[in-house]
Amino acid sequence: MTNNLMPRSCDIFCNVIDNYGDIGVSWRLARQLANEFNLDVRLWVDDLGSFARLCPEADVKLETQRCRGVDVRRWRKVFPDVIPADLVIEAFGCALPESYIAAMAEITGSSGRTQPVWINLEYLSAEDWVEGCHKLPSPRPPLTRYFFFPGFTGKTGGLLLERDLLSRRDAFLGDPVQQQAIWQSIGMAVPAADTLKISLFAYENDALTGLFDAWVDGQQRILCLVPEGRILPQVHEYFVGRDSSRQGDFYVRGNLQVHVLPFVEQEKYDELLWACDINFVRGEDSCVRAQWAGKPFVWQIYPQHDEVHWQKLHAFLNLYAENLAPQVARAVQGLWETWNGGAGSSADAWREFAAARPQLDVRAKVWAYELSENNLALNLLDFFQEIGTMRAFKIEGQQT
Ligand code: TRH
Repeated sequence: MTNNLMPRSCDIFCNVIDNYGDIGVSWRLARQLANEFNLDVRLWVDDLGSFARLCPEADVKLETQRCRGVDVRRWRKVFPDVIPADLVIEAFGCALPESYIAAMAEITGSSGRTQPVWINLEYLSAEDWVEGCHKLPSPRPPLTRYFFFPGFTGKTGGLLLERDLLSRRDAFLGDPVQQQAIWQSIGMAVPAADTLKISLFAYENDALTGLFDAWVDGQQRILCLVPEGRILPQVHEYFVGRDSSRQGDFYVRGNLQVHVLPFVEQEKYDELLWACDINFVRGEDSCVRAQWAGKPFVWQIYPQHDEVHWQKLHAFLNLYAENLAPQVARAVQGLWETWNGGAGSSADAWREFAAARPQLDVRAKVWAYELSENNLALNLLDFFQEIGTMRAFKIEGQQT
């Protein structure tokens, strides 16, 4: 008999739409449930190529393999007969296989197991409506699917945060040996203390030229680390034919040095964020990781055709900039808006942002601390228990 207070197994389904956000979140959650809570986790993913970028030891040719404590399965259209797990997570409404839904529906108390708890894990948003939709049921008789919304307030599902992440971060920040190791691993000596270190993970972005111009002509030396990705052609273009030099993956012009990095595995990416003073991030998961880094960051939101991403950006800004002095709040808003295609000069916006750095450093640390109270994986498991208890009451009610 399955103990319905704590799941023993979990199936996570992930359909990779584009980029790395869907698989990034699914893989992170899978590892956490397996390694911190001892669940038997199967991760069903339809694009092993994208998965292997985050987990380089994965073999894209295998149908099934074990990676970091997780059973990773290729999700094919023709779905095999499997026994559904206790906890079933459909990442971002990716639509479970019909045969799997039927198998869930067949499980009843009389078969010795309670029906799985079916969760649709939603995209992250700071908008107000999220609180009202978090945990809402969506009946699909005889099953019920529940919406689970990550978020930034106590009435949402919180954010993915590994148990030891913040202590590992603090150990890293206090340990010159660990810091040296990350610089070495990317083929560099530890940068001079007066160099501002910036990581830049971004989509194509017209504001790049203005930003780089400001960095080239600025007072401070800047080292910018660019992981391989969609902005790379623009980075190359910026330097070509200008008064700049290139050595392998390094470009230098004025006070700006740019180093192009290979895409690193997911855990290593955290260290890169910790090692930098300011992080430019995009989408969803890297944005959350930048928040855990406790450093000022600049967010390029995933653009949507109907422009709803602006509402999401402002909803987050409202929360993040709350309690900041007005000119500091304006500095964050100014750079984030121009970086997302809004009006204004990214060079001017950068200078205001850089001037506000001391206050933003403090804000970033406090923000990470505040958010850490609301842990998504723990909330998910609490919710599993809630559903179990609710079902038990229902059955008891029917019997009396
Ligand atoms: O790749 P993304 O742009 O993903 C996007 C967004 O999540 C968006 O909300 C979603 O709708 C869309 O996909 C389909 O950005 P994101 O979310 O930051 O995911 C990147 C992942 O890649 C994240 O888990 C961090 C990881 N990463 C590495 O592992 N190594 C690296 O070197 C870098 C730069 C990132």
